[in-house]
Amino acid sequence: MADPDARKGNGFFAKLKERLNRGRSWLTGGLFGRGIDEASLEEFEERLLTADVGVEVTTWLIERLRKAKGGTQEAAQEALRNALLELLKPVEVPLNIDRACRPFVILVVGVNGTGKTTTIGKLSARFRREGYSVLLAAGDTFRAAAVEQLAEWGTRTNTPVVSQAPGADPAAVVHDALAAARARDVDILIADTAGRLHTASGLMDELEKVKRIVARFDPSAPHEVLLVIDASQGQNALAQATEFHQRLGVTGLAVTKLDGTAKGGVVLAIAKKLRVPIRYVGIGEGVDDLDVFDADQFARALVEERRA
Ligand SMILES: Nc1nc2c(ncn2[C@@H]2O[C@H](COP(=O)(O)OP(=O)(O)OP(=O)(O)O)[C@@H](O)[C@H]2O)c(=O)[nH]1
Ligand SMILES: [Mg+2]
Repeated sequence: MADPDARKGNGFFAKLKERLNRGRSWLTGGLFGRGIDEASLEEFEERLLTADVGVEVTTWLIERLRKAKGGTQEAAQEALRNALLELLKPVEVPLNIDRACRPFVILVVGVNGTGKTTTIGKLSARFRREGYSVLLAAGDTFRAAAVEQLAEWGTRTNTPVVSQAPGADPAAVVHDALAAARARDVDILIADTAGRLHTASGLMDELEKVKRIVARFDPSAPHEVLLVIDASQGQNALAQATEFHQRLGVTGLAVTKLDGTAKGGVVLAIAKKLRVPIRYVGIGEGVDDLDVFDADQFARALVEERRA
């Protein structure tokens, strides 16, 4: 294999790096060849701003690099990796499944098409691999196809799905699923919900209702409100996250479509502004294209490294 990271058996890291960059590092590739000077800082700033990193994080990163001005290319890469790590480490908080919570309830929310149902499928596969029993609740009763889509993931990952007819009350579906999960002593219940714009207040009310029903069943639940955001929506993804967080108290994020045009800039913006744990990153449509967010991996995937 050509890629040393793939050779090291670090398959996900190799894929992440390749899909974020599509070639050389978009962030530092071909940059700082003459060391850290004003011209390279300007080019660097341009790259950050066009990658949806946002003004605040861009300014902060430039300041950090300016402190190392006059340094070599390697010094620039090192300073940058350290700065990114400082930014990302606080949001690297993996989701811990507490086996005492029976079931451990994960409520999955987000704007239309961000990848909620796909992420649930990938998560089921992952949890099943780790030895947990899982039940899925088809809380998206808005589209008939949504129930089918979740059922397909259920079949693929050998996970049962609780659903009702399209148009049913999502809170009732989730309530049924909770009862079934408890009766079957299932470890993890993951509830899908219909996508909605963060500005659609009626739909946000509906989600709050689902959350209330869950809490009535078990006051400690939901144990995770997982917001799925699409990295390719850039700064708008940040606005969505802020709104969902205010309404529902988001406890974790899954950032999807990092294999798209996004380059992961929004991850940096989220880390600095929202400070909600990033639990998972999605880099494709396949069942293995999801992994736990790893700050060090992410920083190294963005910054060009000298190969030994
Ligand atoms: N490239 C890429 N595509 C993804 C990723 N995650 C999901 N998708 C695709 O995005 C599309 C929408 O995914 P869904 O899982 O249906 O999204 P959703 O949030 O459930 O959508 P609604 O239920 O309509 O709100 C599908 O075609 C997925 O295959 C990812 O990480 N990368
Ligand atoms: Mg869906």
